[in-house]
Amino acid sequence: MTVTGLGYKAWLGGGDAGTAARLTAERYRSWLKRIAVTGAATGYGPLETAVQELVNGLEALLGWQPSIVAETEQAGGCVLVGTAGSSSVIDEVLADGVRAEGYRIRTRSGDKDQPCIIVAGGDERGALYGVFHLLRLLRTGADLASLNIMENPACRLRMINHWDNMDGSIERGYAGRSIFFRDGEVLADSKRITDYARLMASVGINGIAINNVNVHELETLLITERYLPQVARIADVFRAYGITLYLSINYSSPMQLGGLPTADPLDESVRAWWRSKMTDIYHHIPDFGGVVVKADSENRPGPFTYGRDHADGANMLAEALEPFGGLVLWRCFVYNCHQDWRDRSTDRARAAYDHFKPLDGRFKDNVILQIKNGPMDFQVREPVSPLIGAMERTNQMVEFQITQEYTGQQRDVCYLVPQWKGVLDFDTRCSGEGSTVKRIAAGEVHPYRYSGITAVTSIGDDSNWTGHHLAAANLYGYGRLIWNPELSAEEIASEWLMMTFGVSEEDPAGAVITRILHESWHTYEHYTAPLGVGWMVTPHYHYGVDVDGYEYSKWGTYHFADRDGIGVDRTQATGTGYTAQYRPEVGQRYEQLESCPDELLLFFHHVPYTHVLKSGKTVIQHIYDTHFAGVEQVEKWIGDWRQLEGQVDAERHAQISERLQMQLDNARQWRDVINTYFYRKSGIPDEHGRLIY
Ligand code: GCV
Repeated sequence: MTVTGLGYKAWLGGGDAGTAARLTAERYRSWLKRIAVTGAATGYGPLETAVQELVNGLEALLGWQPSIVAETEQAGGCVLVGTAGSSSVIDEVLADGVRAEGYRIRTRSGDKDQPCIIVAGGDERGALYGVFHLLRLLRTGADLASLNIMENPACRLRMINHWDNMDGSIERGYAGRSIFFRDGEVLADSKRITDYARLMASVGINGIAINNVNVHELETLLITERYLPQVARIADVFRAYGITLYLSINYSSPMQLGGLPTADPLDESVRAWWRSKMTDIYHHIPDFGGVVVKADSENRPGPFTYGRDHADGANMLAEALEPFGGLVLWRCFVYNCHQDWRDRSTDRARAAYDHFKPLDGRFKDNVILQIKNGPMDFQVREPVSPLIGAMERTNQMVEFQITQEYTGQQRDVCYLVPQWKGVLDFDTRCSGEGSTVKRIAAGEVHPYRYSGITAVTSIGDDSNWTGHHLAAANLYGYGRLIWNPELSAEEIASEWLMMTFGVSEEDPAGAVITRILHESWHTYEHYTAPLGVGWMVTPHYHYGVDVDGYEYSKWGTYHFADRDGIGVDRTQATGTGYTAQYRPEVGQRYEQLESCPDELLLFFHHVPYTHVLKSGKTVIQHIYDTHFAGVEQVEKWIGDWRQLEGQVDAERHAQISERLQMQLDNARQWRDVINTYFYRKSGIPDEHGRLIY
C-alpha cells in the first residue's frame, strides 16, 4: 500500500508544487528566515510540534530551512512562536480576548526591512493552531505585511469518532482499512497515525475516539493490560498534536472482563469495578479523554437490562471518571429497532427525544449526550433533531457523519459542508430567537459545562485517506466549520482547493472542482430519495437504490408509498405527533402543509402524488424532473472533468474520472428504478414524455 502521493499529503502539501510556483519566495524570505520559540516546557508537546511543523512547512513551500534561534536573539526576519505567560512580547500580543486553544497572529513592523511575525497561543494547542493558520496563509498566497488575526475555537469539544474494528475493518468505511488496528493488533508504531494526527490538528480537532461504538469481543479488551500499553502509544502521538484520545467501551465489560454476574449500574461491585478500571486506564494514559458509549441501541448492552435508565448508566461511568477529569460521551442514537410497519404509533424519529428529554437534569456534569444531527440516521436530507437544545441542564454535543454512508460512500461526490451549515444555522428557538445549533454547541444558549461537535470520520488506509480525492474536502471542511461555524461553505472549499490542488477558482481546474463540489449535495439528493423521505437504499449496504428494501423491515424507516401517495405523517393533528417535539414556532412550520418546506415535505406529511409543491410542480413531476436532472448533472461534470486532462496531475485526474463514471452508473440506476416505481404506483406519466422503463 503506497502512502505517498499528492492525495496522501492532502491539504498539507497536495497543492504545494502549484503554490510554490506562484509564491515569490524572496517576498517571504525577509519574514521567515528564523524561528524563535518561547513557552513553558510542559512536556505536553504541541509547542515543539508547532515549531517542527513550521520548519517543515517553510521548507516544503519556500525551499529553505529556517534556523531556530533563542528568543533573546529574536530580531527581525523572524517568526516568534510562544504561549501565554512565556514572554512580554507574547503577552502584549495576546492582550485580551484569546482564550484557551485560541491564538493571535500579528506582524510587528518595528524594523521595516526585517519585520517579525508573532504567533501567540493562549496555550500550547493555541500556538500549534496558530502555526497551522500561518502555513495556511502561505499556502493560499496571503500577504503577510500587516497580519492581525485573532481566533478562538467556537466549540470546546471538537471531535472525531472512528468506527474502526480490531480486525482492521471499518464499519461504514469506504477508504480502505483501519490505520489503528490490523488482525487483532494495535498498530502503535505506524507513521500513518502521526500523519493523520497532523491533518486533524491542522483543522483544530482536539479529541479522537479510535474504535467503533459497536464494541465487539476483541475491542472490549482494549481497556485491559493486553492492549493499553499500545493504545497509550497512540495517545502519545496524539498528545504531541494536542489531540486527546478516547475509547468506545462495551457497557457489559464488568461481566465480560471482570467476571461479575451483572453490569447493573446501581450494583456496588459493578461501580467498584469501573472505578478500578479507570484507575488502570489513567495509569497508562494520564490525559485519557474518556469513553464513548452506545448503550441499549441496535442490540448493544445497556442499563435497560437491569430496569435502569440512561442517566443511571452514564452516571456510574461518570463517577468513575470524575477523579481523573474524564468524560462520558453517551450516544442518543437509541430507538426501537424491532418495529412493525403496520404499527403507525411507533415513530423512530421520536425516539431520542422521548428517551432522553425526561431525564434532563439527572446526568452528572461530566456526561455529554451525543446527538445525531437528524432524528433518523444521516440521510441526505433530514430535519434537525428536536433533542438538540431541548435539555437545558444536560451537556450536549452534536454528531455529524463525514463518512458518506448514505451519501454516496465516497464513490459519488457529495460535499457535505452546506448540509452541516444548514444544521448549525438552524434556529431551534429552544431559548427564544437565535437559539441556533451552533450557539448550543458552543455552550452559549444553555450554560453547559461541556459541549461541542463530533463526527464519524471518513478515513482509512487508502493512499489518499478518503477513497475519493474530492471526499477529503469534507474532512477538511468539517474541522474548519466546527472551529468557526461562521465560515461559508464556499470559503472552506476555496481554501481546501488551493491547499490541495494549488489552484484557485479562477483557474480552469479550480473552477470545475469548485462547481462540482457546490452542486454535489443537491445532485445526490436529486437522483436519490425525494423530498426528505430518505431510506430507499439497498438494505445493510446503504449504497444504490432499493425503494422497498427497508419498507417492510423492522428498522422503522418507512416511506409508506401506495397507489395514492407517499410520505410519513408526523403531524400532531393526524400523525405520530413528532412535530410537537419542536418548539411551537418550529413545529408549527412543519405541521402545516402550507409552511412545510418542500425539501422536507415527505418527512412530515403523507400527500397524494398530485400535491402541488411550492415550486409549482406536483410531487410526481418533481420526482421525475429531479431524477432526470441529477443524472444530467453528473454527465455534465464528466464532460467538464475530461477537459482538464493535463491540467490536473495524472493520478488524481484518472482516479476522479473513474469515480465520476461510477457515480454516473449509480445515478442512472437510481433514476430508472425510482421513476419506474413511481410511474407504476401512481399511473401518472411524465409531462415531458421522457423514457421511463
Ligand atoms: C456504528 C447506523 C449505521 C451503523 C452505526 C449506527 C450508529 O445504524 O448503519 O453502522 O453503527 O448507525 O450510529 O450507532
